[in-house]
Amino acid sequence: MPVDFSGTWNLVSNDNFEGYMVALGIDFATRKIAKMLKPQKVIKQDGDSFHVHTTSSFRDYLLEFKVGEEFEEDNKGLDNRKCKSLVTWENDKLVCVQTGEKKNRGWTHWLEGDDLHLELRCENQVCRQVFKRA
Ligand code: YOG
Repeated sequence: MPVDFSGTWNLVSNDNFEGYMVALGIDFATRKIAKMLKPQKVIKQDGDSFHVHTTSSFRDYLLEFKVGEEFEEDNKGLDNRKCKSLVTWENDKLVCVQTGEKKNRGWTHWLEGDDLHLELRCENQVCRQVFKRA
């Protein structure tokens, strides 16, 4: 049985989100609001097909993809830079490479005990987020 990330997840920790946002070029005022947020992730997984909805009181972001199929990502409401994204399995980790203007951009999701982990990378910055089931 492959890993199943499906569920509703609440953010409980968010390490170096500030550094990640600075690397993405997010302006000061937006960062000030964004770092107060406690986003929720609603993940629907059907095998290799994913629907990841990150919601907050400020902005929402919906990502839909199939593992192994490259797609155009617009990052609308985030940094708004377009990139080409590819998500693959690395054992039980879901790894996304976001190729575009920003070097070393991507993220990794995995499950650890009852927690959902997300590492967000951009240039030399790594943000580590942990979510718990709602
Ligand atoms: O997750 O791509 O689960 O897409 C990253 C925010 C803050 C807006 C959130 C809104 C990067 C202002 C999505 C926060 C900072 C700051 C809630 C992370 C950019 C702008 C939407 C992400 C993947 C993997 C799925």
